Amino acid sequence: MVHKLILVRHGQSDWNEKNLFTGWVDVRLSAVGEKEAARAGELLVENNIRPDVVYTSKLSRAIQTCNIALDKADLLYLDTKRDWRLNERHYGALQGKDKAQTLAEYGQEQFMTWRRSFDVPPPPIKDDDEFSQYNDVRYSNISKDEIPKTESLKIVIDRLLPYWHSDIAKDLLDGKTVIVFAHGNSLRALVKHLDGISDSDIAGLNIPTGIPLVYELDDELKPTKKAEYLDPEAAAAGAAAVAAQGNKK
Ligand code: DG2
Repeated sequence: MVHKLILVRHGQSDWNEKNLFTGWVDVRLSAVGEKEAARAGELLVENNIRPDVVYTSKLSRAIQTCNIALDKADLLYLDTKRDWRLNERHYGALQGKDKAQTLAEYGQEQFMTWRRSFDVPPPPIKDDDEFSQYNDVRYSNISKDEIPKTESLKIVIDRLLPYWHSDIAKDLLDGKTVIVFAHGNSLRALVKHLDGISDSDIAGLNIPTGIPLVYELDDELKPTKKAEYLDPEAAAAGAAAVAAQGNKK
């Protein structure tokens, strides 16, 4: 049996547009991001993709993208599960900082180590920082120890994979088509797992905003072929733009 999984990074956020490190800061979609989300819904319809169950992170930009896309596809009724383990990587003390200024201040090597290394987290954020989530009520159902102060991609994989196995994989193996609305780095973590990408090669993988990526998986949840973006040209351009972030003024 083939199991279908669709991954969607949220549309462009206000802070993607302003070129700021975001992580767990709860920013909204930009006007461009809202259009991307609507296009994602149209792409689902055009490709006859009807998910049975929906997953989102706890962050508004992913939830807004989900709502706009499902509205376009007339699928607002679908059962939806939201979980912090799909949240973006916590960007630590970089949250709220300008990417171009950070690049200029620390240089390309340090900047890319923070953005794309596998296991080097940025400096931790202080609990009383205006961009800390330590006292955010939306995480009152998880223990304070679990609320990150910073995360590497490796740490994201460690917190995401248990949820993948307990919930998402289970739904897929039950024969459901699953759609996940999440983030650049939480989806890089999932793609690394699904495609078996090495710790070093994952540095080169960038996920564009708002374009559904479709996986067909076998009974061991291994891809039966290369996953495909529903708009490959826009996806290539979008991924290149993400890779170049920081170089923007
Ligand atoms: C971006 C990813 O996350 O940034 O946290 O700044 O997907 O929630 O917009 P998203 C952020 P990069 O790792 O690509 O710099």
